[in-house]
Amino acid sequence: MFDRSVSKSKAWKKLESHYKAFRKVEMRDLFAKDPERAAKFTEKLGDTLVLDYSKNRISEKTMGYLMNLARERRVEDKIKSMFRGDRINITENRAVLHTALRNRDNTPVMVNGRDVMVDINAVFAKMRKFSDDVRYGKFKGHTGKKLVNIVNIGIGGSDLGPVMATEALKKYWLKGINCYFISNIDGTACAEVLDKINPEETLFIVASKTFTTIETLTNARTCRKWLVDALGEPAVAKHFVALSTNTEEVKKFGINPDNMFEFWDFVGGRYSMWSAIGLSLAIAVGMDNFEKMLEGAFAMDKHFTETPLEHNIPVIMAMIGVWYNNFMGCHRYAVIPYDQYLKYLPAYLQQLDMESNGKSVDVNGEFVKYATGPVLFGGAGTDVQHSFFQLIHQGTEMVPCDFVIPAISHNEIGDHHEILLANVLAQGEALMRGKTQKEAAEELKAAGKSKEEIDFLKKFKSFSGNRPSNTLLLKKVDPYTLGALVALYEHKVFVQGIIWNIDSYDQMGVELGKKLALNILPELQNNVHDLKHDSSTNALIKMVKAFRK
Ligand code: G6Q
Repeated sequence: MFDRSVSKSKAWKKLESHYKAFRKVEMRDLFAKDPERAAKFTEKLGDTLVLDYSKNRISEKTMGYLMNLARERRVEDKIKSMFRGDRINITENRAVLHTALRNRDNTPVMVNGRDVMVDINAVFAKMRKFSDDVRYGKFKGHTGKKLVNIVNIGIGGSDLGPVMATEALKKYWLKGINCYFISNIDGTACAEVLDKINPEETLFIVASKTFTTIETLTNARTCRKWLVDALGEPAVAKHFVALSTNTEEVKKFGINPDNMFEFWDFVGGRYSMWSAIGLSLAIAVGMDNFEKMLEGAFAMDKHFTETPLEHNIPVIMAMIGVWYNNFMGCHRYAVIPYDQYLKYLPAYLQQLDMESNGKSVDVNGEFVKYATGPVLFGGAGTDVQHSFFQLIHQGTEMVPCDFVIPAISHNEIGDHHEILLANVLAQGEALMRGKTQKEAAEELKAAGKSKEEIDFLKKFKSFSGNRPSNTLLLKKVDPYTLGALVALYEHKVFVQGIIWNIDSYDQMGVELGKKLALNILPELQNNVHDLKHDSSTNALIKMVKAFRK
């Protein structure tokens, strides 16, 4: 356990006083003074990924103080502790070993005296055989047809990773395969997919770590009934598989454990796309590509564990986030992938970051006295330039951005990609540089505006600038790079959790609403007159029932 006074520590206090001296410094002046600035604040992972973090409100001193804070919080020790399988998820008393899933050199990782690599490799071998058999038509449906519709039924961590990665790697899908994802309990989610597919050609993958999640089990039962109505009960064995840690519940549901792909409680839901939870992806892109993704993540893991903090990409991004969150009072950030295939990355990262670090109690059980996880939002560029970028450029809130951008597109059609690239580079520059009122006035003058018009419009047309961004330049969105990118964000979130002294690996905040829903369900389904909620909830229950009469 760390000492309790995170925000009273020497390194923290130093950053507070540094902020006072630094807060008015303009990035454009820093760039003007130092032609080496970009080079100083750029790091690379092989020829896969580059982080340019020079367009942040930082100096070498800032980074030095931030790294002092990281050292004071014993980040290096904590990294080692996670990778060797210590029970760092203290509220659930669990090891956190999604990293073992991509431990490609197979060094033993011991949990409870057992090398988990043995179990992991056995499941990967089973995934390889099954995904090959489905892809090449050896494992067929009940009526002998090839299974070409892959439907993942899962929610949260059992959905967002596969959805994001499957979309990101669409170019690698086997021809003729279609992937669908059913997550929401809203019947529309099921209906919309079932309308499009033929039961004889469909494989349902029920993805649930606990196999008790009401949304997933309800959706899975609906799909099971739909299949049995069409093909009969014996068809289930050829059309349903399960991804879970809970063999008993899988059996109870009526899926043969032979058709179950296992993972373990040391893999958190939102960190599980590297495990059997990625089966839909493995079928779509093939196990070779799935393993390339693991290799990319492994490369990032090695970088993370072996690189000094000052050059460590996840640590740098984490500490810059801490700088904004805890010293500049900026509790939000945006991730903008400039790549259509990465359009679900912000939704994926939203869970990763906000479920991991949206906490108010520290590992000692004390309420924290400083800000923890920020609000994350985002969307694909250039679309979002035409929506929320107005606020990012001229709003009263500062929103640090991560721009994620591949140099090479999978679809080099005409000059689309150059236009895209020009846009993302322009955004970073515009946010950093801004436009003074003087510059705005000169432009208005050149456009022939009158003095009155210039005086009135120049403030509207000016941009404060000094608005930060990271640029993550990827060579191309391929399996390896995707693995490295996702692992980077996982580690960034982990480091921030260390700084804030919180358990990034539980998610108790999602429980209360679930429990209350179980109380309300029978009240909606039956005649209950004596409702015991607050007056708003009671009235809403009555109004819903009145509408449904
Ligand atoms: C993720 C969370 C949560 C979880 C879902 C689904 O870290 O734990 O999003 O993944 O609630 O849970 P099951 O996989 O158990 O159905």
